[in-house]
Amino acid sequence: GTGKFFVGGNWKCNGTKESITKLVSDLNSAKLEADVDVVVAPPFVYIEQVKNTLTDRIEISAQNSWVGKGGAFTGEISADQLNDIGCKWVILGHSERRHVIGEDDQFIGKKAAYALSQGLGVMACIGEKLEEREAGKTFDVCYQQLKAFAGKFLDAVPSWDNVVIAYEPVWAIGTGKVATPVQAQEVHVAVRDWLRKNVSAEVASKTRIIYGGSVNGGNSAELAKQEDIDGFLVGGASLKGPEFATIINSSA
Ligand code: G2H
Repeated sequence: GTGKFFVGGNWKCNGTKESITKLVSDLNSAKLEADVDVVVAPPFVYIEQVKNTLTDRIEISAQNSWVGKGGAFTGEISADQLNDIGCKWVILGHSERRHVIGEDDQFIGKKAAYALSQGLGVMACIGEKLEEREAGKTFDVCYQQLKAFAGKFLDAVPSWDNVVIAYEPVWAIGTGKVATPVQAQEVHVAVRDWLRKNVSAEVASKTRIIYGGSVNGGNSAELAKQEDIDGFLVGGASLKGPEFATIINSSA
């Protein structure tokens, strides 16, 4: 890839005030390579704490946002509110939201378009389930999910500069079963080809495509060597400051 390496830490529904204080302090004292964009996504209720204590070398993301402007939507958080508190990114289309909570392509695409229209960066997640991979449908599933994102981006106020695509095969998420560098690279190339054919050569060459699914301090360096892996979205291993720092530095 050609973009700057990008590493996101997705804390999911984990942490307490106390554990987050420790994690932030470990991140603040970690030595991070300069040439990497780093973003962490705490649960909504801890964003303020993290923002007030974390080095501004690391940007903050939300893990979700509402599909449009705020109002009578109990339990939701709008992109406008994320902007208001200085949160720069949002993760959308994560497999846990697709497959555990039941969000569909249409809804996710709309969320992404709205978040982008409000100036947030979007980590747009795609990825196939095990049975889809075994049925030879990996590329089709990813293309379908990309189409739902891109379609909305194109008719909204699209700026691909604020988009990072996260390829996260569902069978590799939280399972300890990481994709091999070859498996990941193959899909990343397919995603880039799709962008070239369906958006533009420029977008294809500059959009960061990051890998997620059981990335850890022991496997990140091999993955990072692949030409089309431009970074990572890290779950479990991002809850440990020193290990997350190792992953951030793995492209050096
Ligand atoms: C995939 C990933 C982070 P983990 O969900 O988005 O989680 O690294 O724990 O597999």
